[in-house]
Amino acid sequence: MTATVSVESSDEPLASGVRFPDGFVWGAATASYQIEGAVNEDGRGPSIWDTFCRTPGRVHAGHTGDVACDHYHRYVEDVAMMADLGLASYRYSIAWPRIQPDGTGPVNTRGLDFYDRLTDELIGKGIDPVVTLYHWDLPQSLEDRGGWASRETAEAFAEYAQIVHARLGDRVRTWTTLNEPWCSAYLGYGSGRHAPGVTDPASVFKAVHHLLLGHGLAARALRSAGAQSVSITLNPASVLPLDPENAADVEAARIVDGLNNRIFLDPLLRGQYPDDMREHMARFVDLSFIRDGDEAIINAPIDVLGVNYYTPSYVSAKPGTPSAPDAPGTDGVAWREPVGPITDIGWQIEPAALTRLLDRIHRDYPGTPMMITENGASYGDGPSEDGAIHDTNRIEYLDGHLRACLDAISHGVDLRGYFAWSLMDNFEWAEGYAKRFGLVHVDYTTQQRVPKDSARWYQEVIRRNGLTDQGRIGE
Ligand code: IFM
Repeated sequence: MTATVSVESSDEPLASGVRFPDGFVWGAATASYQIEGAVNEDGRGPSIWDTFCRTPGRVHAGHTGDVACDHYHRYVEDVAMMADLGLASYRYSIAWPRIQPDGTGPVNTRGLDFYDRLTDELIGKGIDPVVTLYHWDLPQSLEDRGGWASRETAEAFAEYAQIVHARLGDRVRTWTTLNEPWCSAYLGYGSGRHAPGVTDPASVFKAVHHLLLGHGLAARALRSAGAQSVSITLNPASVLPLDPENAADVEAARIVDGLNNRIFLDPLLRGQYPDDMREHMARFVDLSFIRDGDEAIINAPIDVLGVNYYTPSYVSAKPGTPSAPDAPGTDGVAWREPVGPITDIGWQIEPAALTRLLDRIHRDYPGTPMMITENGASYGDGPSEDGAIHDTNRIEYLDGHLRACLDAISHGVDLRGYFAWSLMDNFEWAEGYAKRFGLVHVDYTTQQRVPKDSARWYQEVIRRNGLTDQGRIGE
């Protein structure tokens, strides 16, 4: 907390177009494996990411989450930093291997103790805790028994959810079951780009179903235990045909939209898989793993849908193109290379695509309150000579996407809040520490945290509950 930055902070009234609704929730997000470190402490068991990181060639430069941001030991300092930034809410995830080191069976109370302390620290600083139960760190022993391709994992997840709720439910109001099940299923079991590194299309669709079933079972258990607000976070794709007038491109977009969006949204919010996606899955696997009654369980009522958005997808028909490994059955479909401005992870920047996405969910799944549970940009800026981190590119990204949120709100979308990804630089999965999404810079040698200019800008956005054209850094 050494750098300072001048941010315009007049109290002039904001035009309603740049002001967010009263009660709009402002926060930042992280995930357990990405920040905690302490992988061998207090009885934590191994996760699939511990294993994956130790498999040569899987993660950039052999990086691991062993230490990460050392948040396990520095959470008091980190919560103080959140309070300084004015966060009203903090979205963090619970590491299942800390709670049940074998995935099922005995509970490790020292693991629960950590989240107990963290939650108390947040509440003591006036920050509302928003818990995600699963952000990709599956206990390795569950993977050894089939992972998300097995129904047992869905059942185990509901048990784990109850255990965590029994300890934190008196203080945590908002419970998110899963983060981005698309990534768990398609990257974990399709392309193998993420842990557990499996490449098997049949397992992808079994994983999709068991993740959704796990969500439904956990949602039901949380609700009957008295959880106030239950949610799931998806990363729906903002997918468009490259040429909307071209029927083959439109057909390509239907398949990709089905695999990324409708295969999750339809059972969650309408109670059944879309017919075209049932047919699609059946090309790869016998669907008998979808049992009678499962879709009704998945359709458990949710209070809010978490939406993570970073970049759009444009697809076209291109005969001869092999299927993408993370999208089984997409032979003949081509993804357009990013055009225009991109972030340093290579993702195209298009705020209007966020508005389109929110409008679409609002239109096709009416009555669904939404929350942006992640949005942000990877830029590698480090300290300048003055010690500060002048990440104006990130400010522009965030500003543009917050304006996109306001546009959606003006179209009638029930958008309740926004969580920046991420509070601080952290372990970016297969990219290791090479990509930095943080509002706060982390020096991984010293573990020093320094708020970037974007953190100070965001602080001012929160204070104002809005944006201002004059509110840019240094003006
Ligand atoms: O870092 C991830 C996060 O864990 C899930 N959503 C996307 C982020 C950026 O890749």
